[in-house]
Amino acid sequence: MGRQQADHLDPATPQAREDTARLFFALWPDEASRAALDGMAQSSREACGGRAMKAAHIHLTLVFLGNVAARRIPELCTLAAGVVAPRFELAIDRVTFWPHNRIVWAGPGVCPDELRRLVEVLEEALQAAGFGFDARPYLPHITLLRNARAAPPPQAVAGIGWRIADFALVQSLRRDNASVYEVVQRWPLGVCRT
Ligand code: 2AM
Repeated sequence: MGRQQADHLDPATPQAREDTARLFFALWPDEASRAALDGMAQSSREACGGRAMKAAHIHLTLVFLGNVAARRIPELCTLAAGVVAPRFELAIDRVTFWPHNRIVWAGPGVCPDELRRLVEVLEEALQAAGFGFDARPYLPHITLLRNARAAPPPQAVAGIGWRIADFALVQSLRRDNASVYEVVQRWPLGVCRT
């Protein structure tokens, strides 16, 4: 697994509540892709029940960091600014149900090499800088529904193409007893950094 524990604090401690941020790197859709992914969530809900993810929160996690010392956010931004990776097209053509947590999610039937490489580049940079992250084998998934009752029947949900032109650092916050995701910063892909 090779999991690093540096700067991971137990979120139950008062110090963690004051000084840490729950963070992840993600692909964060532009407006057109967001609308298309929300359309997938809505048509999945007709078939599967459950609660659709808020359109504004739809994303694809690249690397989940968990609780990080807030003072290290600038270091994370510098690290992300140094990532060199190409733009690519992501075919979201698979919708699947996880019975253990009742999530219906969408993803690529085949993970493109560019996506796998982007995750690897981020993980290598994070590891070199001593950040902890979830190092389970990468399975790209976009949560569409929570508390769903079943998988959608085949062909119930049309796939989409998502042009990936950037990636983001995102913070997960608790507000009014619900999770809220806020983009900290975005970085373009396909840029030559000299
Ligand atoms: P989920 O939608 O399946 O819950 C913010 O919580 C994002 O990080 C979500 O995409 C969430 O996936 C993902 N996430 C939460 N905990 C995680 C973990 N331990 N490892 C990987 N991803 C995680």
